[in-house]
Amino acid sequence: MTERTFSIIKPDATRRNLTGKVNAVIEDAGLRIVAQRRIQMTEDQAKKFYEVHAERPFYGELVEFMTSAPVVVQVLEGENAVARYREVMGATNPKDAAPGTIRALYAENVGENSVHGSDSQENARLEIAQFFTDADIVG
Ligand code: RTP
Ligand code: MG
Repeated sequence: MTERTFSIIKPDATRRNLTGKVNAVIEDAGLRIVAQRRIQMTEDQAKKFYEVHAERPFYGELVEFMTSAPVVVQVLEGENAVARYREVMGATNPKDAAPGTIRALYAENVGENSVHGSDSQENARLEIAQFFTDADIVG
């Protein structure tokens, strides 16, 4: 089934000028970038986005990291896009990420791990709505 997921190219990747290389992996995997914008996340945006992790010990560090440089927010479309993109990203910790995945190729460590991808269709809808309107998405 064709569906959409939400992606963020994180500050460690934009800082190293890796946006194009990450996008190449996404597109080679058959996912289509149907919306994309480079933004500087505010502290409020980052806190809201990662609210589910508010009680975790790494929350403060994560919010600081996500606001430390520009990010690229994206909507990806394709067959089973949510699960497919999680596969393409690789495990959260790059040490555990399968060869060829974005995190195996580019992530620096478990925190600075180059990309975010939604973990369910429901979260994909909520996350897309946090950053894009319907008019921004051109499928
Ligand atoms: P994401 O939400 O960014 O797509 O990553 P994920 O599902 O693979 O991992 P998740 O458990 O949701 O964690 C969210 C992000 O928090 C940072 N993190 N740091 N220092 C740590 O131990 C630690 N653990 C997680 C990472 O940036 C992770 O992607
Ligand atoms: Mg997650």
